Amino acid sequence: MAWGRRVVECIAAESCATSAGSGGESGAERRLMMWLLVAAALLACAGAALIPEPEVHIQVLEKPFLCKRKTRSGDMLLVHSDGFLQDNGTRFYSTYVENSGQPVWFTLGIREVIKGWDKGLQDMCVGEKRKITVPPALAYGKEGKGKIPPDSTLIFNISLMDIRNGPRSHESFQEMDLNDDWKLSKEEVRAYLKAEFMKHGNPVNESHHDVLVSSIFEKEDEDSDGYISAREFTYIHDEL
Ligand SMILES: [Ca+2]
Ligand SMILES: [Ca+2]
Repeated sequence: MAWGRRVVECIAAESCATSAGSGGESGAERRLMMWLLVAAALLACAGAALIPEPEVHIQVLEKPFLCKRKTRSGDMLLVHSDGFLQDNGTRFYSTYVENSGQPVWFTLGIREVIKGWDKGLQDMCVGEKRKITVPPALAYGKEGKGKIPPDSTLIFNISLMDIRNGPRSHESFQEMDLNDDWKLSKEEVRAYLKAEFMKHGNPVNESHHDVLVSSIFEKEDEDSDGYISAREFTYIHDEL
C-alpha cells in the first residue's frame, strides 16, 4: 500500500540521516549528504501526509430550478440508479431493469448502502441527477461482490425521485451512540433514558430502567447480538 511504503521510506531516510550525522566527520560533503537525506525524508513525509482519503467524485448532471429541501443523513431517499464498472463500462445494476423498473427506497447515512452512496448523495434535491464515481474502498473493496470484480471503481448515474423524513433522525442515534461504534449498547440506551427522565424532571428509577431497556432490546435488537445497530434503530420506533 502506498501510504505504508511512504512511512517506511520516511523511517529509513530518517535513520540514514541520523547515522550520517553521527559519524563524526564534519566535511562539507558529508554535511551536504546529510541535508539531502533530511530533505528527502521531509519530502517523503510530506508526500505521505498529502495522500488523500478515498473520496467520491460527484458530478451534477441536472439540477432542478426549485429545491425545497436537500438530502441529509437519516432521510429516506427514492432513487433510480444505473451502476457501471469504470474499467470496461459494463452495467452491473439498474433499477430501470432489475426492480421491475421501479425506483428503490433506502435510508441515507446509516450504511444500508455502500459508503460511496452515503457520501455521494448528500445535499441532493428532488429531481437532481448525479454521476458519482466511487473508489473500491467506498464500495465493495478488495473482495468485490457478485458481478463486481475485486478492486472495482464504480460509476453510478443516480436520479433522486423523492425524499422522506426517516422514522428516526440520524442525529439522535449519534447522540446516543456515545463511543461512535455505530451500534447502541444497553449501557448507552440506559444512559439516554436516564438523561431523558432527568430532563423531564422525573426521578430516576434504576429497576424500572432495567425493565425498559430489556423490553427495548427484545423488540429492537432483531439479530440478538446485544446491540441496536443504526439499521435496527432506524426501522423500528416506539420506545425511544
Ligand atoms: Ca455504541
Ligand atoms: Ca442488533
